[in-house]
Amino acid sequence: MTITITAFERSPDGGKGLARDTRVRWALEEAGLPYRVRLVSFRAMKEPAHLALHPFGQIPTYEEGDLALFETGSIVLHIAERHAGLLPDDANARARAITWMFAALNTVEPPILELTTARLLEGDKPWYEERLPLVEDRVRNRLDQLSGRLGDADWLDGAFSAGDLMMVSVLLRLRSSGILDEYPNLAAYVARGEVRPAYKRAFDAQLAVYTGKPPTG
Ligand code: GTB
Repeated sequence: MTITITAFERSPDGGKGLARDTRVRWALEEAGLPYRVRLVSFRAMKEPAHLALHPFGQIPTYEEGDLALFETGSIVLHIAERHAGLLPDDANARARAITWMFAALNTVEPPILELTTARLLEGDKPWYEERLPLVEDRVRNRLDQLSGRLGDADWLDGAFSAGDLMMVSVLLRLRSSGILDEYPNLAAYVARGEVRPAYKRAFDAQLAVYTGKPPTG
């Protein structure tokens, strides 16, 4: 059955792969699934046809036959549960990998989003310079803990899983802040994710939307 996802017609990140369709593309590439991408404008995302797929008028969405999903976590979990390569077979290891997906989205990403929002939208506020270090320290607090847990392991819990896919995707949003480089093991962890062939294909495909040139690899 054909899988169709949605992505920004023109991503505000200029092709850096930070919009959430990259996570879904990456999961599809890891699972070896072909997919189509429907590009949507900011205006189209708020129109009834798209709102029927995504109640909050956002990307990405996922369509497969008569199934329509939104929320990246749910989409990646759906892919991971039905196809090999993203979740271990052992039931307990599988549960732990899913736990890391939730940890990435619910525990690590919120302070990172707060930092992104502060930098993007609050730079002109009189309290910006005072608040920024507080927001950065909330990010560091989470990274201290994550870095301690990862230690010198390659992945969070044994082999690469959807938990790592989600955690690396979340951490990538920090790169421009420089904070990730304060944690060499986390920077190396992210780099390990980025060199995976499936990530590269996903990244190149989203970049091609931005540049208008088809992926070369
Ligand atoms: N919880 C949802 C999920 O995980 O799927 C959140 C989805 C979401 O935030 N979608 C964003 C969106 O559609 C795109 S990814 N925004 C449009 C809107 O709300 O009107 C977030 C994003 C956007 C831009 C960048 N960037 O330019 O760097 C990075 C990430």
